[in-house]
Amino acid sequence: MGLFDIFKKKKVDQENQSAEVEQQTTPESALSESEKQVTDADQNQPAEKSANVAATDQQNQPVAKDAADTRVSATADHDEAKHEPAEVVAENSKDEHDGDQSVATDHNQNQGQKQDQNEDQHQDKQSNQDVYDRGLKQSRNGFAERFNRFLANFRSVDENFFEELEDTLIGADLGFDLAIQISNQVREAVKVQNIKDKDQIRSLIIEQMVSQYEAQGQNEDQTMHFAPAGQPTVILFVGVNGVGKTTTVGKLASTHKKEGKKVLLAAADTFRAGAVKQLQEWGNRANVPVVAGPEKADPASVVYTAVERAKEEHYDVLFVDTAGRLQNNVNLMQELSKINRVVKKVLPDAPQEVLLVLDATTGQNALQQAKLFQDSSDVTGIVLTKMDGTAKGGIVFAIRDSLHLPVKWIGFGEKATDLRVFSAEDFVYGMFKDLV
Ligand SMILES: Nc1nc2c(ncn2[C@@H]2O[C@H](COP(=O)(O)OP(=O)(O)O)[C@@H](O)[C@H]2O)c(=O)[nH]1
Ligand SMILES: [Mg+2]
Repeated sequence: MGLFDIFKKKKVDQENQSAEVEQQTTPESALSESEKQVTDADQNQPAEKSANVAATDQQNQPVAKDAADTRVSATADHDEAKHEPAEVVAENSKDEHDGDQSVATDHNQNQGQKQDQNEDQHQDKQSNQDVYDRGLKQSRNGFAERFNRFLANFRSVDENFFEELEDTLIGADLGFDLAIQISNQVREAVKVQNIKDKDQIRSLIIEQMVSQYEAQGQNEDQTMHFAPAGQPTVILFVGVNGVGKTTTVGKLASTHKKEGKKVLLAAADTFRAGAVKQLQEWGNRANVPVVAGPEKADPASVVYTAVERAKEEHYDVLFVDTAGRLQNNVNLMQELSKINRVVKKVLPDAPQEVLLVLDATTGQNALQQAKLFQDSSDVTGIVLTKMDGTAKGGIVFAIRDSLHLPVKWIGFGEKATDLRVFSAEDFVYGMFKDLV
């Protein structure tokens, strides 16, 4: 089943569910129906249920299976996790404050922690599709608005129509090349299928966008790679300042720790003041140790220490946070390849992943950054952050079209549970569900 067919099936399932709910009258049956609805909705989440995973998207399989496992162990770990991070924070704040004041601060911080954890637990339970739907709201509405405006002007399929279509797609951040490609495909399909009617055109354009997106992803390896059991996996995070590297490392530390993994962090952004402390805060919160050097330490030496420790103390995974800027880009790229070499010295098969973090709100600019990093470090995938803050989700299409790098994770907010394994199905549905 193609991506567009999966999309349509989801849409029909959702409409059926809404219709069923509307038919309910008595509160008692409404309750059981809404429970049923939750179950049905869950069953439609390919990234979360292994049965569906096996039946649908090959690309997502290993990652998605992992996500399903996570879900089980995360629930099992909750009781344990509830207490640990709060204690760590309490210890820390004792260092910083003294006397009675510290008691009050500790108390407030503990309360805050508990609240955060309750929210996290609530969000852990949210299905991927719910999180995608919420996080893509701006993009969905933004695209629908543009697209409907374009269709409102529709008179006939002429040159003007195709020009306006291209402008609409470029406006949604799909990029120039992809906009032209999609427009040409729509031109072909309109001719072959002799389409004249506005509703058919609407559906056709979305179908072409989805199909084109699917076709271009055929050779992408979307899975996360891990070292064989018993050896540490090393994952480097690269990208310019402010895109969300440290936040992503923190979020992944938190979710992997909850899965029961032994997690270590390396603070290799020694260039920017405050970067180490920011990572240490995430480490404290997730109850995960952070390897850091003195101020302005050589990043590669911090990484070396961290990799050795990961190996000797049998960590499952080491996440390395790197600098987004040095004196200049040449220095930065040299530093990143030095880090890479140092990792390999200790663990020849590592790093298993070099993830480039891109900020979705920067649009086409993100693609320029990507080219810079792609040229000089062996980037294996993308983490696309801040999708919640953009109305131009089309950047996901542009990334696939122009970089041919898989998006592996997607960020919909600042909390640990807002970072999700990327699922093309959930993404496409979250983007276009109001339009077909
Ligand atoms: N809304 C939103 N904010 C994010 C997301 N990811 C990161 N941020 C914010 O982006 C800012 C920069 O993040 P940081 O991790 O310090 O970027 P770095 O310089 O690449 O390490 C912080 O305020 C983060 O909270 C996301 O997915 N959504
Ligand atoms: Mg940072």
